[in-house]
Amino acid sequence: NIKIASVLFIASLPPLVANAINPVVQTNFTTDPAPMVHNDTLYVYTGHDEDGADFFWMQEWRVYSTTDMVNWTDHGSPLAIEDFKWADDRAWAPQCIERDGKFYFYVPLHSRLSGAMAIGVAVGDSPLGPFKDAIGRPLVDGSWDYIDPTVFVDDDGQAYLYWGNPEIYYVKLNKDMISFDGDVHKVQQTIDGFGAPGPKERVKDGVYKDFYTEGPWFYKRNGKYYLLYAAGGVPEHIAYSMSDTPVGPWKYMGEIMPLSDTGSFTNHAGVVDYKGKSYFFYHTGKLPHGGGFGRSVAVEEFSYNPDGTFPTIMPTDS
Ligand code: FUB
Repeated sequence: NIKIASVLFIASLPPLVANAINPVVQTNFTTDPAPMVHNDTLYVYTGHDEDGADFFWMQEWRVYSTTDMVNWTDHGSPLAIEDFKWADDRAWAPQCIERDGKFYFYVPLHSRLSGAMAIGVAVGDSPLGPFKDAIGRPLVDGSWDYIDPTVFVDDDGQAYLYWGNPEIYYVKLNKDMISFDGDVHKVQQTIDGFGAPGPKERVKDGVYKDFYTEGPWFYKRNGKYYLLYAAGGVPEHIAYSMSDTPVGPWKYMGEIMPLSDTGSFTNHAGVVDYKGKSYFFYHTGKLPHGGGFGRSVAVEEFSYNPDGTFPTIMPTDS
């Protein structure tokens, strides 16, 4: 792996240069990184573990930005549970995307309406918000599977939203990005597509070591579609599948970030190209007093293999 220098600086503090530090953010617990490039700036949208938490009792999302992968600005929290009147808990893994000058911020939350999990969407005029609930109700609701949305707008203008644990679902979003026509599709998981025949056949210590668990990250590069995911149940590592179309069939490609001693039993990937380099974001439990419910975003620079596949990427502290 190529190591990068990355450290957090609060906007009002003078920038310091440090020798490369993961976690990227050292003043808050941050989780489930979702990078987005806009106007030469790299933004990272994150969840926020509470200090001393004994579960993912998360209340807000946060945003950080950089223009050099060294100095990071903390933009605070532009979106929180209370911005969704129909939700009451679990501000889990987000993703924000720009379309036609608007920024759409997809998030999982616990729904008061169904008593289960739901996906909401907020909209804003800038990457930093302010954001408001775009439709005043969930986009999809009513299943404990409904977490971890990932969104992508294809070259033909069709947008896709994938999400789920332990099933994977997708919808084709309408151009407004806040509605969809047609069904919620459940992705057929196969051993060739996701490393296991399906959620019911998941094997922990047997042959199905890379089975889909949660945290999908969906994008396209050089005409190929990628679906990264947290794999293998608890503890999680990161694996991926590829496809020639945005809706499969998927081909299981193996692991990217193997299990290692990160102090977090979850992991969650986000990938972006920025200023000619490729970056793999993930999270660990490595901040002091951190752990499985006190996670921290980290990043590794990497290069794709010539055929577009991923190299193995290991967590680093520097
Ligand atoms: O952060 C809460 C949950 O933990 C996310 O939704 C999962 O992806 C896992 O990281």
